Amino acid sequence: MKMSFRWFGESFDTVKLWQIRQIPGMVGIISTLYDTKPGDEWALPAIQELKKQVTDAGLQLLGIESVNIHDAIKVGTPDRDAYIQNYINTIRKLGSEGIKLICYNFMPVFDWTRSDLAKPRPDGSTVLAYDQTKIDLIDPEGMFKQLDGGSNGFVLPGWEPERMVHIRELFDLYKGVTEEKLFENLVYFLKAIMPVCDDNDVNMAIHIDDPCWSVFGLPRIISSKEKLLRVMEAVPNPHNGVTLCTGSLSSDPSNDIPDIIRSLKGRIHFAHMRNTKHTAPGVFEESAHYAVDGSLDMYAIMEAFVDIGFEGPMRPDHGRAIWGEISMPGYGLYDRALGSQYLLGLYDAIKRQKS
Ligand code: DNO
Repeated sequence: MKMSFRWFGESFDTVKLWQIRQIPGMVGIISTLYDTKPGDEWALPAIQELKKQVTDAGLQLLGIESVNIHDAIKVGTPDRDAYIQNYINTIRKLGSEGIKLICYNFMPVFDWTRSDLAKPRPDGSTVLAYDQTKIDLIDPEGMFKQLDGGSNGFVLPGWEPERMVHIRELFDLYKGVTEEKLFENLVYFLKAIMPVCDDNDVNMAIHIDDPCWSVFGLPRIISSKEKLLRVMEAVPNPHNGVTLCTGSLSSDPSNDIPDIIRSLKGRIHFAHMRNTKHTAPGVFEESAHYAVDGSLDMYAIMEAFVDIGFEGPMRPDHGRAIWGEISMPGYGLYDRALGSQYLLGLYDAIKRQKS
């Protein structure tokens, strides 16, 4: 396992690479070209510059999160092949620079959803939270306004304002896109890109839907063991893999995360580690990574990763906002750094027990 940290790039992140470098055990960076739009073909010099910044800081650029998928590909409109070709060209360029992991999601319209970006906890920290009863009271535009207003001035991943001004048109575009259709469009995309992934040894890692159920009536196809295995079996190429995000899977407490990890042996290319606390059906908040602080058995989850011989990048996912830090919600330095140390402690102990 390679402990890594998500970093949004010099112009977008409050956290500096030199700070990340000082976290014990931290070897990798997961980044992106945050100023590209879904559907763009990435420019090689920009990729090279990003890699240079990371390498100069004494870290390795272990993967991209995300190369986002244009809605035409998800909806399956006639222009999708042009966007798929751009994606293929981007994969080739990343592969040529030795960047062998791409995290992406196939959620319609927007990425992850939360009802609250700064819910206070009893210790004075704040966390991202989800309450379905609050979501039921607003529409997608209200949701975007609420998230945008609470983001401390940062653009949130997957909630690009230039896309969100077209939110109604986007919803229209998805009319008639059932779960089955979305699944077919994902398979079409994966089959088209697998040859370039094979040629460049690039792993694709689809992110879990967050939360794991339909929001605003949009279909969800990456939300349970059965659904994940269906995608793995439909395109049975090892480069077609998963970003195993514990927090997203845990939104549905019926997901047995250690079992899902074991069932995906060989197909998990990237791990997002986060703990959540469940208070009622459809209601949860993010907690510290420490198991006792939330509802997840982080030991059993880490043990499953050790048991399948997971060697890919793992990163502490969303942290709480603590010690007065102002950052993009979920992506400050302090709590993710603390989380990484807890995860490394678990990993070392389990590895040693089993050796
Ligand atoms: C949220 C992240 C997601 C994730 C994408 C992957 O904080 O986990 O935005 O990066 O779903 O494409």
